[in-house]
Formats: sequence, structure tokens, C-alpha cells
Amino acid sequence: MPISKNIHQKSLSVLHEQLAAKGKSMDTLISQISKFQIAVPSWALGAGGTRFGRFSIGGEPRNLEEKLDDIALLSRITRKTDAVSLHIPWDIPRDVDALKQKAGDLGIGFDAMNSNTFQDYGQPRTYKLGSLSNSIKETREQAIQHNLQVIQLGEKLGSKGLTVWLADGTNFPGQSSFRNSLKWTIESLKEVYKNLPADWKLLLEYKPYEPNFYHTVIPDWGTSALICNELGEQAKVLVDLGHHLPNTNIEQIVATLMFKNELAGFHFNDSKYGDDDLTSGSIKPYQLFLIFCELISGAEEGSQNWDTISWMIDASHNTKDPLEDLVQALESISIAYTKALIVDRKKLTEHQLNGDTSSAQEILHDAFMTDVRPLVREARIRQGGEENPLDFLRKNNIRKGLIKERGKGSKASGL
Ligand code: LRH
Ligand code: MN
Repeated sequence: MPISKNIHQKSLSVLHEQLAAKGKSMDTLISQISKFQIAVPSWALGAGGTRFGRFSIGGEPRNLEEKLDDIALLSRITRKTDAVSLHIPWDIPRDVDALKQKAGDLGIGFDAMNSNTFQDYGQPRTYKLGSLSNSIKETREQAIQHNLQVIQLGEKLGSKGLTVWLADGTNFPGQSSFRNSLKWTIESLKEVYKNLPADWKLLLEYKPYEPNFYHTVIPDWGTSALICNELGEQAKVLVDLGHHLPNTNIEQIVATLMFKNELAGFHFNDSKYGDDDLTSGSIKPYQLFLIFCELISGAEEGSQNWDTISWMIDASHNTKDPLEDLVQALESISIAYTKALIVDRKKLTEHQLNGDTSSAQEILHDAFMTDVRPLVREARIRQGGEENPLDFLRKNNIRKGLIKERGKGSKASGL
């Protein structure tokens, strides 16, 4: 909700005193918040859908150039995103150099590239029964070649990462051999890995089910880590928050992956049941906070360098305006990060070592219950962003303008 400059200053000075009492410097926090940038997925700028339907939002970007325009708007008003993550073939540039020029002019970089071997888009061999794990060698070869093409395009655009998510799996017991599928997947990924530029990383995403509902070749972090170890140093595990069975302790997975320097990065979203791709922090904000607590302590303790981790949103908007949803997601991720930054980790460790559970809990609870929104707002204002980006979108009738420019029925490529 929009607040006056006066209330903002008052709440900021109260928070300043609270933080100073804990030995936390507001200026240090503001520079950490400002530096923390999250990539926006190219496939989340239009209305998403489910098998039960899709409700167009109007004014959706009709091509990659318009997607960059939307991300540049998000960047200007939130100061929280400076990169796009492309999905191929949904986002094949008409003119690579022109697109790179436009992105450069807009200050938008290219984060990890996403390959797609979970749909048929006119390629000779179908991926219906799998891609890199398919029992047909020629189909595996086709999927390998697709990933190499995605790498080549990413190199031209300045990306430094390839995200591989495989829908490969089965719907019924007996449909395929678990071991053969895993063996072929590893063999295929080794061919892809051989062609990875030395300064790139391969982000291997896992998911327990959907679109296959009996088994998925890479269902969990353990299988992804096992494969990454087979591939090499540049291959690491991508954690999509929606890709876990109910009640999975994701913050422990993050701690474990950082412990082995195996964490590639994140696809931020939230979920109540399955891979719901809802707005980050909208369902389980405490979990998101705990994940950032593990990330910060893991980096501070030297398990894994903070700068090696990729930060991306992966969401799908069935009922909300995509721009509003992304503004809220960027805000809630920044708030979770900031709450984790103000945790008194020294005291927490003391209580843990003394077996003082209640006091340890109080340390986390105190940070989580601290309203850090003035700090996130101040960081945004100091970077020239809008005081209230959501209010800006409404007050300036941004969606109405986009509908006028692009049409009520314009549909963005993607899910
Ligand atoms: C799979 C996934 C993957 C993307 C797709 C759009 O559920 O999370 O990251 O390729 O969504
Ligand atoms: Mn994802």
C-alpha cells in the first residue's frame, strides 16, 4: 500500500535504531539489497494456463523485443532485476545482434538459457516418450543437438549458463527401465557437457512429477547431484521451489548442496500443493526466509561463493497481471533476503552450540517478525526506482496502455 514520504522516513529511522542496537549497519544492508538482482523468465510475461484453460490478460508481449520492454519497465520501477532468462524455442531471436543491442541499450543481460525437450515444436523426432533418456538413440541425439544449439545462441547473447529440465519419465510401472533411462540421460548430458564453454555452468533442474505421473528420470536433488558429479565441476543443481513433494525441507536441501558447493541457483515461486508456480512468498514466506538464512550462513562460512549462485523467478500467472505478479515476487524475495541478513548469526550459533533451542528460535523469529519493508523501499528509492511499483503500474494504467498498443488478444510465447 502506498505510504507517505513522512511515514517512510519515520519507519526507516525506527528500523535504523533497531538495527543499530544489533550492530547492523543500514548502509551495508542497503548496498547488499541493491546488489541483489533477480532474473525474470521470458515465459512469465504473458498469462500462464493450466490444462483446464488459459485466460488472456491483454497487451501481452507479441515478440522478444516487447518482452525486453516489459522487463526494462520492471527493472526501472523495482531496481530488482537486470536480466532475462530465455527459453528456446519459445524465444528464438529474429536478429541476434539487434536483440543484443536492444538489451544492452535497456541494461538487460541474459541469464541462463533454457532448453526445451519436453514439447514437440516441429522437430523430426517426437519427445513424447522422452528426450535425453529416450530409448531411441536418434531421438537422444536430436535432444543433444538442441541443447548445443541453445548453448551457441546463448554464447552470442552473452549468457553464461544452460538450464536443463527434463520432463522425461513414465506414467506406469513397467513402461521403461529406470536404470537404462538414467544411463542414457547421463550419457546424453555428457555430450552436452563436453560442449559447454569453460566459463559456463550447467544448471540441472529436478522435479518429482508432471507431466509424467509415475516416475521422472531426475525427480530430486539427490539424483540431480549424482548426475552433476558424473558430469563435472561446471554442473550444479538448480532448485525450483515448486519441485518438491509436500513438506519437503527445502532449506535443508539448500544447506546440503552449498556444503558440497553444488548449488547452481533457484527458480523462485511458491506453492500450496504441487508445481503451482504461484507468487514467491505468497504461501510459505517463512520457508523462503529460512532458505535465505541457509544461503547467507553457507556463504559466510565459505561453503559456496555467493556470486556463483543464479537467482531467477519461474512463475506462471493464471489469474493475476504478469507485471503485478512479478513486482510482488521481486519484493517478497527481497524482503525474505533482507530479513535473513538481519539475523544475529553469532548469537544463533552460540545458542545452537549451547543446545538452547528456545533462544535459537527467538533469534530467527525476531528477524522474521521485523518489518524490513522501509529498508527495501529505501534501497529502491536510492537506486531511482519507484516508491511503490505496484501503485505505479495502477496509477499509470500500464496494462491499459499495453492493450492499446498490442491489442486485447495479443499472446506471449511460453507455457
Ligand atoms: C518445469 C519448469 C522448468 C521450465 C518450465 C517452464 O516445471 O519449472 O524450469 O522449463 O517450468
Ligand atoms: Mn523451473
